[in-house]
Amino acid sequence: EPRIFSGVQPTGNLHLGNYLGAIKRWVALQTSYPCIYCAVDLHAITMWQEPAQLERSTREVTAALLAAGIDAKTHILFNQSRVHQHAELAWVINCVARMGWLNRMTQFKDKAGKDRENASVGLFTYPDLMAADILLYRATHVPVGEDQKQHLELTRDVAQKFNNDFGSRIAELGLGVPMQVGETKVDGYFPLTEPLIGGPATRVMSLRDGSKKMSKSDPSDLSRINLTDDADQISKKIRKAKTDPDALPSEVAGLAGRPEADNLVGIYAGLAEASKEAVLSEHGGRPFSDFKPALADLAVEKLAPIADEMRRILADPAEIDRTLDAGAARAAEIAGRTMADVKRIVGLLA
Ligand code: AQP
Repeated sequence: EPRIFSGVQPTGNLHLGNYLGAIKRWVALQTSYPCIYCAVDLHAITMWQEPAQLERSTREVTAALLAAGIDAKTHILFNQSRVHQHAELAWVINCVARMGWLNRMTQFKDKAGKDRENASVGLFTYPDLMAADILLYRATHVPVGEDQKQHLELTRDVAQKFNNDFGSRIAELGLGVPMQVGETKVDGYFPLTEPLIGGPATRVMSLRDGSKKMSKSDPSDLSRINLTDDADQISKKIRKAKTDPDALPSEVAGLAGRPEADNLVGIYAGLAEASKEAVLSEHGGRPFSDFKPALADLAVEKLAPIADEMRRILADPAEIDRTLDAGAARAAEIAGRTMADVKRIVGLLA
């Protein structure tokens, strides 16, 4: 049975990359699937977080998700640390995943930088916790941006190794679900989760540098559009966005080798829910001095209502906490069942 899981770190203001790459699609998926969405605070602390700021950010991210259209009544929305099984399953997964697999993760290399000896162990095992998040709900599909693709592959590797290592035990306990692995049919416990990566804006780049992804931790605020930015800030950031001197091409092929132009066209397409082809057939040939104001108008039209709604929700933090608590209780029902199964499968007396 299809089930969606995805998470976002409460490490600061959400930005347009998070919105187009993930959250906008989370909202759309709600009409077709049962969805579980999570503010992943245990992932956040893999890097230093000021405690009071972490609390604020967790409420802010929750408010942003609710403002963007996540329906916490029909679906499940909570913060990760409230459901202790995430940490528990992550430990079991630490014992399934191999050092060599984690050594290949590019996000660790990017985030740890040169001083790898000083990175937290949590940052290294981050992908195992992410696999636990997903597998705890036996989620079949995970909508994420392009940057998370490698972690999703690791999640599949973990599921496959667990299913293989404990295959006979899973069958003995009658806990397996028939699944196709390549040519063979096996009874596995965990599904082989598929990433849902698609659309014109799966990798939104920095507005200041077309080779870097738009990121919460970029020191330059001009590099990103925050979901909390007002109309003036949005317009200013788009006006100042780096571009090359040429006009927009009329075909998508003409965006090759022009990362900044490609990024702005992708953002327009993501916001307008159109393809890049459609955007270029309307705007191709125009100079950036014409295209940027059109993009700014569109961004303000789409994002300003979210910012307004977010401010309204944030005025009542106790209500946000109640929403998270209710979501966590519902998540824990599923998580508790999975963890009980996993303990039996592995041989941990409960
Ligand atoms: N630039 C991006 N383009 C498209 N999708 C993106 N996502 C993040 N940046 C982009 C997607 O947003 C979801 C939540 O991301 P996250 O906050 O949990 O993790 P992150 O990828 O580490 O985000 P940041 O902004 O880069 O945070 P910092 O700076 O703290 O590392 C994910 O689905 C991600 O793909």
